[in-house]
Order: sequence, then structure tokens, then C-alpha cells
Amino acid sequence: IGMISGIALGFVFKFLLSLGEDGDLLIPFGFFDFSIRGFFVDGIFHVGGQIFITSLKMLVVPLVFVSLVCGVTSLNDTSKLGRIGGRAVGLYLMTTAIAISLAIIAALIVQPGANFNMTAETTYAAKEAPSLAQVIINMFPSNPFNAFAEGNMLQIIVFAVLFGIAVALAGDAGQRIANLFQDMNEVVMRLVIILMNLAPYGVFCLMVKLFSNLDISAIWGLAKYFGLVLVVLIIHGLGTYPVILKLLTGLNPITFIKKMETTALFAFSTSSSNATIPSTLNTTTKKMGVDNSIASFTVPLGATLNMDGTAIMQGVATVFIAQVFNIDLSITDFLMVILTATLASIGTAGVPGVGMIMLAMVLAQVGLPVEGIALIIGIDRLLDMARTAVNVTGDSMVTVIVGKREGQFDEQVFNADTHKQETE
Ligand code: DAS
Repeated sequence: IGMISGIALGFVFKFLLSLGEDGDLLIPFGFFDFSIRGFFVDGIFHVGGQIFITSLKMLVVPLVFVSLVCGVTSLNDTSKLGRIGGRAVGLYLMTTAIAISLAIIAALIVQPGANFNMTAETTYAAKEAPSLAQVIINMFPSNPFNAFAEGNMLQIIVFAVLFGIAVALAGDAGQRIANLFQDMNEVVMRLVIILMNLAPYGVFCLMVKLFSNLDISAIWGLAKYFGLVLVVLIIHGLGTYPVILKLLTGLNPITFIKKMETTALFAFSTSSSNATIPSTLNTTTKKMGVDNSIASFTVPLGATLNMDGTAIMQGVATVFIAQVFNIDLSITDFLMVILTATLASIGTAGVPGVGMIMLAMVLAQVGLPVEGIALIIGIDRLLDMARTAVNVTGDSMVTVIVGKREGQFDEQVFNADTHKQETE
């Protein structure tokens, strides 16, 4: 509603401003002229939209650090960390890296942001691309507090992972810290929910400002962005996953996709991997035959760790925003995007809208103007639904692969008729 009413009012302002001169309509009020642009478009709606974008950025550092420490320490809570955890985490990170690489290549080919020619309010620091060795060295913070203050996300991620491992190995003291971080994660997620409740108003302001200035060709660019994310999501969900499942297990991918239907629809409607965990667990155990001892570990892990759909949006969005502001990204920049988005997906919990918050981090990491989010956040709700369905499909696929590899998998259940299982 916020998006649609914002777009409608944006067009109204676009029409009103066209009645005036120099892109503004001045209404004489006694001794002064009332500026429609100054008061509304660049006033109320600009301020409202920027407050919303800034508050998204505000959440990134606490969200990534706290949820990543929780993610890493919870890995160690279960005695299965070793073989099963390592295999599951390895597969999750591999599919996420494939997803975002697909997205970046597709966006470079389709060029959705090519005809925007917007100027960034913050100048893009066109720095020379650091060598890969320098990138790796720079990932380790010399001063973690400095990394927090600067919002250097790769350094924050590395520190959070090392800190989480240390907490997990620190016995009772570590357990107390882990409990503290679990509580802090609850609070930070509450902050995310508060912000998501304000999203309709923030999106409304952003859409009014955007569509009162946007020319029709740019709207075509937004439509290309939207369509491209959907296409790559479908390719990944119905292409990459079946190929990986077939290669690593020999199972029939069509059967897998059919059994995913209910859970994928649930994820689509809730936009939350976390809320879909019960359905994902039911599908992977009762319909696909994975033993609960495996699924109860890999499914919740995947809901937090594995966000291929989100990574696809972030890949396309990063290229789109760079094109919109005519910024050329180097190969190293793209590698940084892949690394940051893949590692960051470890931390982000599966709740609605969290992908947008992480996008702010990915953009900041490669020095792109974060206000570019204002272009796409209005149409993100529907994309969030579609990418969450892909996220849970990835979680289920890895669960089946790990279950089969561990011999905790009943192939008869997997091949049983889906409809009969659902009616049982
Ligand atoms: N809605 C998130 C999830 O639950 C994904 C996202 O925000 O991108 O997986």
C-alpha cells in the first residue's frame, strides 16, 4: 500500500511540478511564494525517506555482529559440529556463492540500470582496486572498535566469527556470553521488526520522492531490475538446485521440486525463512525421508546461514545501483560483493526485509551510494516473498544431500507419492 500510494502521489507531484517553471511550482502566498518542490518533494518526503534509509544502515552493524556471533556459537552447541556441520555449512556457502555469481553475470548482461544517469548525493570514492592479497589482509581488523565505527563489514564479520569461535571454546564463561548474545539477538531482531513496521511509511516517502523525479525510461529500468531478479531466482531454484541434487545424490529433482511446493508457498506468503522452519522440517523429514536427527540441525542452520535468494537480489541490486550512478565496478569489487554477501548471509536471520538491510552493508563495502536502495526498496516486498521461497528450497536441498551422505535418509519415503503423504 505504501509503495502504490507513494507512486501515485509521486506522479501527482510530477504533474504539478510540470505546470511550473524550472521543475518547481510556486504558489503565491502574500509576501512569499510557496514551493511545492521545496516543501513537499525535497522537504517532507525527502526527509522521511532519508530517515528510513539511515535507520536501515543504523541496524546493519549490530545485526550482523550479534546474529553472527549467535550463529557461530550455536554451530558449536550441537555435538554434530564436525562432519555434518562442516558439510552443511560448506554446501550452504557454495550455493550462495553460485547464486550471487549468477546474479552479477545476469545483471552485467541485461544492464537494468543503464539508462538512469542519476547523480549520487555522496560522491563515489573511485579508489584504485586493491590487490586480492590486500583485500584478504584488510579483512582482519587491527582495531575491532574502529571497524565498528567505520562500518567495515568484512572486518566486523571476521571479528564476529573469531569472537564466536572463542566464545564457543570458552567453557562456562563462554556459555554465559553466548546466552547474553542470544538475548541481545532477540533485542536486535525486535529492532528489525520495529523498523519493518515503519517500512510502509518510509517506502511511501521514498516512492513519492522517486516518482516525482523519475522519467518514464527509468521506470522501465526498475521493471527490468524486478524481472531480472525473478528470472535469476527461477533459474537458481529450478535449475541450479536440481542439477546439484542430481549430481550429488542421483535423486530425481522433479520429485524434490514437487515435494517442496507446500513449504515454498508458505515461505512465499510469510517472507520469513524462520517462520517456515516447521514446514521445512515437516517436508524434509516426512515427505523427503531425511532423518530428524539431521534435519533438526541443518534446517534451522539453513534458515539463518543460507540465503541464496537474498544473495541473488543483492547481486542484481549492486550491479543495478552501480549502473544507475554510472559507477564502474572492478573485478575485485565484484569479488568483494560475492565475499561480503556470502559471509553476511551467515549472520542474517530469516525474517521479512532483512535482505534489504544487508544490501546496505554490501553497497557500503564496495563504496556504492547506499541511497540507491531508495530506488528499489519500494518494489522489494514481492521480491522478498519470491527469494524467501528460494532460500528455504536451498535449505531443504542441502538437508537432503547431507541426510543421504550420512545414511540418515529413507529413499522410499522420498519416492513415495506426495499427494498420498499430504493426505496422511
Ligand atoms: N525474508 C528473508 C528470509 O526470511 C530473506 C530476505 O529478506 O531477503 O529468508
